[in-house]
Amino acid sequence: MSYQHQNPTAAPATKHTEIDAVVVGAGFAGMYMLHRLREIGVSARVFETGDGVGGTWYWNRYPGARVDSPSMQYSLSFSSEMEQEWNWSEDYSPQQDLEAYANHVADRFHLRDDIQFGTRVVSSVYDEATERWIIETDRGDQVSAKYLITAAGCLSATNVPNFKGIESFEGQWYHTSRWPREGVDLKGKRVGIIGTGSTGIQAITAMAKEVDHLTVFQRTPNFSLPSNNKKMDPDYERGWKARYPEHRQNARESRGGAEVIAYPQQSALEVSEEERNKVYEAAWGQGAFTLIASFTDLMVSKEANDTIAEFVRNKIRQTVKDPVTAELLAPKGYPLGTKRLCVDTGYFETYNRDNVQLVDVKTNQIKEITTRGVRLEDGTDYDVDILVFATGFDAMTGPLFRMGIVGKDGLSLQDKWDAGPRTYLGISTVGFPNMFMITGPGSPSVLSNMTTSIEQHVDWITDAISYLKRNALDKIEATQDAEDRWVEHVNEVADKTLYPHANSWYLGANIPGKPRVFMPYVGGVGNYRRKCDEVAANDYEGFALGATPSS
Ligand code: NA7
Repeated sequence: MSYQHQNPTAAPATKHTEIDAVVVGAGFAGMYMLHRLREIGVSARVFETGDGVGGTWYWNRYPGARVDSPSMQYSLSFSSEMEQEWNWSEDYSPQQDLEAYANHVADRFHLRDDIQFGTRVVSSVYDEATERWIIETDRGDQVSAKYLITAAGCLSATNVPNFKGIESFEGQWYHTSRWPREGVDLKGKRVGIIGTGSTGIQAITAMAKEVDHLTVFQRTPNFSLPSNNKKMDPDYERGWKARYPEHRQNARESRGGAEVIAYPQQSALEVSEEERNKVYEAAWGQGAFTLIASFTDLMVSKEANDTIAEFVRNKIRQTVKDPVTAELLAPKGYPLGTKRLCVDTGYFETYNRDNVQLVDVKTNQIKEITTRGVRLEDGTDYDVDILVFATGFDAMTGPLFRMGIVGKDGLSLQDKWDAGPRTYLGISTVGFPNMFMITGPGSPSVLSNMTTSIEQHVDWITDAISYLKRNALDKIEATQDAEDRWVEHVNEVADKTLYPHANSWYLGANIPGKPRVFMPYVGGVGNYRRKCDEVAANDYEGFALGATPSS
C-alpha cells in the first residue's frame, strides 16, 4: 500500500478568517466531521498538529503498533463503496495499514483542501459579544468560527512522567506515541522500556526480536489476551462484506460498538468450574469484547470476575517458563478488564527469551534516570542505550485542556472541570456554547470500538447543526439541569460496575494530581445511541437553543 502523506495542505488561514466551523484534529473523527459538514453546506477548517492525517495512527508508529479491535469492524462505515473496495491485510491491522487507510479516506473525499497540517490550536476562546469562537494556532492563525468541534482523540496528550534526571540521560529516549517516522535502529542496542499497558505490551513483543537486550520496567502487570492475529482470509473478508450493513447495525446496537457473536444469558457463578473454563477456553483468542461477554456478570461481580482473572493468570503461568517471572507478570489486586484489557501477539512468550529481563518497579520504584540509564530506589542501576517511555497519556481531558478552551464569563474548561469532567452526553458542556466534543468524557468513547462511536457522534453533531439551520437557529448549549442529571447517571452506572476498583487512566489515576473520576460512559454503545437519538427527536431536549441577533 502506498500513500502520499505530503499531499497539499490547506493554505494557512489568514488573520481574522471567518468560517462556520473549526475542527481540531484530522484523525478519523476530524476527517469524517469535515466530510459531513461539507455535505450540509457548513464551511470548515481542520487544524492538525501532525503533518498527515490519521491521528492515533499517525502518531503511534512504535514497533508492534496495532489496533486491538478486528479490522473488519475498526473502520468507517459511512461509505459502502469504500467499505467494499478497501481490503485489510490482517485480522488486526498494524499501524501502517491504518495510516494508509486514513490517507485513502482523505484522498477519496478530497479532504486535505480544508485541513491545515503542522498546526496546533493553542487557544479557543468564546467571544460573548459576537457569540463566536476565536481560535488561535501556534502558527499565528486567528480564526473566528460559529462552531468549535474537538476531534483531537482521547489518547493524544502524551504522558512522560517527571522522572528526576531525565535531561541528563546520554542515550536516546522516545515516547512511544512520538516515535520518529524514519524509525529507530534498535539492532545491537540495550533498550529499556518503562510501561506495560497496551502499548508497552505490543512494543516489548516487537522490540525483543530486534534488540541486543531488553529491560522491561513494570509497575503494574496487565491482563492480556492473544489476538491470534493472522493474514486476512479472503473468504472471511468476502463473507463479512456481503453482510456489512447487518454487521454494522449489530455493532451500533451492541454494548462495545463491535459485533459480538452471542450475548451471555448466564452468571459465571451459576455454572460449574469445568463448564466455566470451557466457555473461557472457547472465548480465549476471540478478542477482549468476546471474553468479557462470556457471562453476564464478569464486570459487575468481583466473585465472577475472580474466576476469569484466575483463568488468565493460569494461562500466563503455563506460558512463562520461569515461575518467578510468571508470578510477577500475573496481574493481581484489581479485577480483569478494569484497566484496559490488552490484546497481544505473543507477549508472555517474549519472557522466555534470553535477551529479555523483567524488573519490578512497584516494590522497588524508579528513583531517577541517570546519564547511563535507570536507577531504582535501592540503588540498582540498569544501563541502556535507548530508553522507551510507554507511559501512556493524560487521557480524555488532556487533549481538550491543551487547546486552551475558555467559555462564557472567561471560565476555562480546565477550571470548570477542576474536580473532573462534567458534560451532557459527553458531547457538550454548560458554559461552552456551540462547542461539540467528539467522543468526549461522559460518552462510551474509549470503552467502545472507536470508529463506531466516532461515526455516531459525528452524525449526531451534523444532525444538530442541520436542525439549527432548518429552524433559523445557530446557538446550542447544554442546560445545567441536563448536565447534572447526565453526570449523575454516568457515575451511577460506573459505580454499579467493577471499573472504579482499579487505578486506571479511565479514572485519571495515572496522572499525579488528576481528580479521580470515572470518565467514559459504561452504559453501552446501543443504549447510549438510543438516548442521543431520543434527545434529538425531542427537539434537542436538555439543550437551550437560540439565534444570535445578527443571524
Ligand atoms: P497506559 O495503559 O496508561 O500504560 C502506561 C504504562 O506506563 C502502565 O504500565 C503504567 O503503569 C506505566 N507507568 C506510567 N507512569 C509510570 C511511572 N512513573 N513509573 C513506572 N511505570 C509507569 O498507556 P498505553 O499507551 O499502554 O495505552 C493507552 C491506551 O491506548 C490503551 O489503553 C488502549 O486504549 C490504547 P501503571 O499501570 O500506571 O502502574
